[in-house]
Amino acid sequence: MPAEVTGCRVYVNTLAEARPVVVADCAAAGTVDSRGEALKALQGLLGLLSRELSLRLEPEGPESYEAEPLARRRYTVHILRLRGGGEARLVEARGGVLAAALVAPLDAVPGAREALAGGAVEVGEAPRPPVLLRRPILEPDGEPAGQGRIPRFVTYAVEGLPARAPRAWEILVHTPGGRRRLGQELIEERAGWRLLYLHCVTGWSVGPRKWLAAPLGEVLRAARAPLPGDGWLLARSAGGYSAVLPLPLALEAAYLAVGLEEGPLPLERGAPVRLLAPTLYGWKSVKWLREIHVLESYVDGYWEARGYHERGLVAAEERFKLRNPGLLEDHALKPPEPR
Ligand SMILES: Nc1nc2c(c(=O)[nH]1)N[C@H]1C(S)=C(S)[C@@H](COP(=O)(O)O)O[C@H]1N2
Ligand SMILES: [Mo]
Repeated sequence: MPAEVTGCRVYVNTLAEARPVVVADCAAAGTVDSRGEALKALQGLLGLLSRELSLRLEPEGPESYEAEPLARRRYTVHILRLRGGGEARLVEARGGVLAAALVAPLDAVPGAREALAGGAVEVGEAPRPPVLLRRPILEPDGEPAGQGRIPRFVTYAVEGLPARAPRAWEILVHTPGGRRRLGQELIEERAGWRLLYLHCVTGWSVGPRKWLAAPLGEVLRAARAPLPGDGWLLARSAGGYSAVLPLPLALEAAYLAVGLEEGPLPLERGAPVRLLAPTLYGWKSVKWLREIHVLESYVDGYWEARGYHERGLVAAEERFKLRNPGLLEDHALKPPEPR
């Protein structure tokens, strides 16, 4: 079966980027045999969206092609740049289509806001990420599946490294029930030295390292932040990077880190304060944390809008959004034999 886009969840994301973006997160089925097939599937995505949304975006050539090795699997991300800004993507692993997405700045999509308000495209439920890959949680060397330990951190900063850490700071918390501010003292009083890991989705892990970290749930409760029983937490950095975490998991297993290895948190590790969610892949651990949004429904953060998983559990290898569980039965997607 050639790859086909079967349905999309379309929404305006006003939180994830500096400018609001239109995100279409689509289900795709089938296989792609070649680059040509992948581009046809992308054209299908655009066709479906332009019919429903009257998107007037035309693909800008030449189409780019990007391969990203993730652990021992090779994922290929096919990208079609759009005239007027934004891009359409198809994530493929050894022939199987995993996810299709379109991300475009709102102002590049004439009438998108009205069309969305008018229900032009069926807006689906917030995805409940299923656990799709069943592999041994730990490899023989004690690392989570698909991870290898390295001695030093790799520094990531898609928004660019800040010049310096502010001396005085606080974290702004927005919830449906009101706003709170998390002051430095509130966090530092609850911080203790803990041995924690960081697992980047690209395959490297660093740990255990001693972090001075306060449990996020404890801090939010101390600030009397009104917290629903379910939902999502979007964390945003001072420079606009963002990541989304399931709220219950964030309250139970995420930390606010202010120190590392007996010292203050270094600037490149996220000073003055970073999120640390050791059970989730590293992209959820937002550095230079500035804002927390408690949300009823799901929105993509920076990497989620680029195909990364909504939840990102390390133990279940939730690396990319996987929309086609059936494909995993396909032998092309069977996990590699243990070494
Ligand atoms: N603000 C911000 N936080 C971020 C990132 C980023 O680019 N910007 N990258 C994420 C990714 S992909 C990983 S793996 C970890 C890496 O943390 P490190 O730079 O301390 O090694 O930070 C996460 N937090
Ligand atoms: Mo990462």
